[in-house]
Amino acid sequence: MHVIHRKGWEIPEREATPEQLFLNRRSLLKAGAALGAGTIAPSLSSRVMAAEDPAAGLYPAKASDVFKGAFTPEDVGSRYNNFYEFGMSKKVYVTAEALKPRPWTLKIDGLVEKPIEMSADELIKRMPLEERVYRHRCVEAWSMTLPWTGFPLKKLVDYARPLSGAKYVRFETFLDPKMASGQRSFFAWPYVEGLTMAEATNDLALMVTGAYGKPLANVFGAPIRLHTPWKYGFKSIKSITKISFVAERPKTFWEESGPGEYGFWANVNPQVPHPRWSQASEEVIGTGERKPTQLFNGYGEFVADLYKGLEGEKLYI
Ligand SMILES: Nc1nc2c(c(=O)[nH]1)N[C@H]1C(S)=C(S)[C@@H](COP(=O)(O)O)O[C@H]1N2
Ligand SMILES: [Mo]
Repeated sequence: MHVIHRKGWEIPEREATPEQLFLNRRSLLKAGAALGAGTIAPSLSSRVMAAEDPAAGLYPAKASDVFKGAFTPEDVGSRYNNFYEFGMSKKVYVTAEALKPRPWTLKIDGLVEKPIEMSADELIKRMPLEERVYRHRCVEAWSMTLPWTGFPLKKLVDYARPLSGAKYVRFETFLDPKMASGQRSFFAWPYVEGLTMAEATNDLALMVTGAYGKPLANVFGAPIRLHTPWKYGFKSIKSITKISFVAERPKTFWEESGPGEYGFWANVNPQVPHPRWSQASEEVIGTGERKPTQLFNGYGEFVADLYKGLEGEKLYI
């Protein structure tokens, strides 16, 4: 099944509706939310958000021929999330409304020909967007399947023109404890992740700018996040503000916050348990099903070669 393309997304609401009516609907929506009209308000409010988003016209993007299939329904996939900047509950979609994804400046620096600073919208406009359905396996032994829109990280690496000394890519999320209440907690903020250059230039590594055929909702890590579907979900860093090309392996948020439990590589492997639980199977969110976990989350044909000669490393923690 492909993403259901609702033609409505192609016409910004602001253009289709007289300005006054648009504004009235917005205040109605706010009032509706306050009254607890929860069932209709979310879809309406995401349409209004899409209208305010200058990149909205780019969605839905062309569907991938390779990465397609059934996916977790939107009301399930966007209501069970990890985004510690907004708290440790799975219901962060409520608190993540505090995120302001526009304006958003993205920095590309480190070992590059010339550092770049640009708006996320500018970058998104320059990149070839595509829809890909990817499985997502959290280290907490649950999974879902998400219809992302994005572009291969490799395209960004090419655009950044890294120097030959660059061996790793380091990603950093915003730091704003005023906006993100979770950042007032004891963790090693900001959230940092990293990949080797070989991983970053593998076709599977996706820079995600949308989900479910429209721009990313806050809870998914708007306006731009990473998804590496062969690795545990925590590698897929959300709401990125800085991408640095570096010579040394970056120290990640989870290596700092939970040493001994989470490593740099974090490739999915059912045979290597987490220190506190088995990784042999996973709960499929929204279905009540438990299924066996696959090596590299089932993406071995695309990525297994990346790890030849690295057998001495802790590749699966
Ligand atoms: N900045 C940031 N990125 C993050 C996280 C986070 O807390 N903060 N959580 C990670 C974890 S543990 C998972 S499972 C996925 C969840 O992504 P999803 O909510 O889009 O399914 O985001 C990852 N990226
Ligand atoms: Mo996770």
